[in-house]
Amino acid sequence: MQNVLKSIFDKEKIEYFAALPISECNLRRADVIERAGLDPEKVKTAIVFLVPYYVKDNEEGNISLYARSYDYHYYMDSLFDIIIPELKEEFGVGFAGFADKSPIEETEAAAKAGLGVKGENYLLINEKYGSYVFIGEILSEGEPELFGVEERKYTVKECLKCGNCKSACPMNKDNMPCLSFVTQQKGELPDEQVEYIRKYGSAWGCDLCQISCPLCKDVKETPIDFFRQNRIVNLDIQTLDEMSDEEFNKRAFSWRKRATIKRNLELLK
Ligand code: B12
Ligand code: SF4
Ligand code: SF4
Repeated sequence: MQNVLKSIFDKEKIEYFAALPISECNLRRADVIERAGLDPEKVKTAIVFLVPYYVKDNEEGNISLYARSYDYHYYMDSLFDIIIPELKEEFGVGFAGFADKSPIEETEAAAKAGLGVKGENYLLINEKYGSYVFIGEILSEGEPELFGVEERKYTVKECLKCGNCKSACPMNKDNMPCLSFVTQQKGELPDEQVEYIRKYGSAWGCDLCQISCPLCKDVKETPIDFFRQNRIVNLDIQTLDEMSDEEFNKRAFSWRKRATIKRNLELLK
């Protein structure tokens, strides 16, 4: 049955996936499963998969690498719209897809599923794409065996424990919250966080613990067109002001509304 999954994921250029018993996942939000139309008691399996997003452009841009294309949540939603009906048709049991807003701890699940290792930067690091992968999972009422859980087939590159990510991390250097988190905060920021954003020049997100990681050097670019298109490396206020609501709403940085990303851009002037 692994072949069925493989042919479904192959069509979407997704190479890394594996089925994991739900009992091995850290299940945090049963209510999220319920809202997706599945009975949490009946869920047996998480089919965990990786979506690579790296495209080689200027790493110095003020928009974090994960947010340069349109928002990955859109990609995941449209992916689920395609593959979940196919899975239901093939296996005849219930499925529901999640990414980020997920009932399970995703990095841990992906590591247990054998798709990579969890690095000291807290991220899942894959042998081919480094940590530049989003994690998604499809929960199912089917037993893991139905999807070939025994067939773990990927090699992993172990975290070198070299400490580069920690040395590069502004959180460690300045004893502040994660910079990615700070750029997402709404409203007026305390003075020290204003300085923090200025110091590291980020309008949205942070990649320093990834760019510094030896396992993220020479990684492969994503084969998925969605992440190669509509890219913004450096955002400026004029471009933001001229952006239609329709365009803006497709961006990951729209999550906290225009005022938040605009405040960050003002701070970087
Ligand atoms: C909340 C959240 C955040 C928060 C907190 C991050 C965190 N590590 O807890 C913030 C906004 C800071 C964040 C930032 C980022 N995130 Co995020 N995030 C999540 C989310 C929704 C939940 C994570 C969580 O709550 N874990 C719970 C804790 C208990 O799990 P844990 O990692 O085992 O716990 C350790 C850490 O929390 C650490 N820790 C304790 N306090 C803090 C504080 C900070 C700031 C950090 C970084 C770590 C940390 O100590 C714990 C014990 O080891 C997941 C999706 C999901 N549903 O899992 C995405 C997820 C982890 N994020 C993702 C991404 C891409 C990012 C960024 C790279 C985005 C960016 N470029 O700016 C950064 C990377 C920061 C980092 N090095 O972790 C991806 C990671 C993919 C991968 N390859 O692993 C995920 C899986 C989303 C997805 N579906 O792809 N994220
Ligand atoms: S920088 Fe070094 S310690 Fe940090 S995640 Fe990468 S290999 Fe591991
Ligand atoms: S995203 Fe930035 S601030 Fe957050 S853990 Fe990584 S390097 Fe540190």
